[in-house]
Amino acid sequence: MKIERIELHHISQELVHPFRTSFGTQTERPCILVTVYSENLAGWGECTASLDPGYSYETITTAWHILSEFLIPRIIGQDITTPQEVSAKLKGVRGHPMAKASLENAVWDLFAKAKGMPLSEMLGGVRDRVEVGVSIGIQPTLQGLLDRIGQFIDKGYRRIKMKIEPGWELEPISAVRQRHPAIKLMVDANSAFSLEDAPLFQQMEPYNLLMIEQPLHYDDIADHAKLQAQINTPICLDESIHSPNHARWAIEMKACRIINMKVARVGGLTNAIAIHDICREAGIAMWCGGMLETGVGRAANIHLASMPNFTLPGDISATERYYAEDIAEPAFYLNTEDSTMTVPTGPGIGVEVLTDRVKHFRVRHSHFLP
Ligand code: OSB
Ligand code: MG
Repeated sequence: MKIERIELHHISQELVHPFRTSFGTQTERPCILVTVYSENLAGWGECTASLDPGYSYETITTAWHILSEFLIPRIIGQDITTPQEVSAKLKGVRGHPMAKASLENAVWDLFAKAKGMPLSEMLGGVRDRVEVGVSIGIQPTLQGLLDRIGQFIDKGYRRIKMKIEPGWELEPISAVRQRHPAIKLMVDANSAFSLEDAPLFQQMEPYNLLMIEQPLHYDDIADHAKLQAQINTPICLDESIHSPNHARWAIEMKACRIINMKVARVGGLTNAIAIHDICREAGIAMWCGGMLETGVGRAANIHLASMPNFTLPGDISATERYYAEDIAEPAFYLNTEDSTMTVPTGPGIGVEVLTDRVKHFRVRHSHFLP
């Protein structure tokens, strides 16, 4: 398919609830939507970089720059025969996985639409519903945390992830576990601790956590291996895994037993598939992470999570948990009977982007021609 034109839309939507992690609080969620056009079809991808370099060094501004000046020029006007070719063409640019993923994923959507098949089918998905949970930010009070978790459990979520940071760990974990003895519970530190905190993680063992996500430095693999050797609770890596090589290194070094797959963090679906296959081969469990995506990114995540090795519930929640009115339809709902979400069955990502809403939320727009 010849890539005839590309559009970038920087949009910004308010979150229905502020989201606080160990690296900061998000009240609005900007993103860049990428549209790739060919043969009267439009493929959509989402760049999940934030306003500030908190989770990742990439920001909306760096992603816009890298997409406009370096990535789009490598693709525009090109005749492409597989979406994987995009990944190969972008290899010459180092880093910037979120920028790359948005462009590559738009091309995946385009190709799936051209074939008239759902993205999940192109990826070799094996389920029509994927298990999901909810990620709960750090709350101002313990009671506030218990109330908030209670609300989501009442809505039907059967896996709860709580964000932790130094000073907000054992006490809230113990309180939540006491209130909900049987719920699948896990914690995510977003790199807020160091290896010296190993005794703290040992004290978490009695709470029967599903896993501890990214306890140590965002670039680290070696110290995570040392920590994993000292605790029975599985470590899950998020921030540290950027490529198939990182996954292989982490597995070889026994730095984790679980991997959180975020397609944006690994530079697109081609790398996501490679990491999926590495983990499957090695017997390492995985699940689909989230970055508070709009309906475009959320849809792609659900398709990805239908692949065979996504055996743990993902951070994919209902649209209403993030946005009052999203830019794509239909909205995503939780299947309350089994805490799952249904994989869309239409062509491509299977949601319709509402261009009027995109325009409404848009703060910057750019158009690229060969
Ligand atoms: O670490 O998993 C994370 C959101 C933004 C940045 C990092 C993370 C998260 C989440 C939210 O945990 C997951 C979601 O999209 O619901
Ligand atoms: Mg995380």
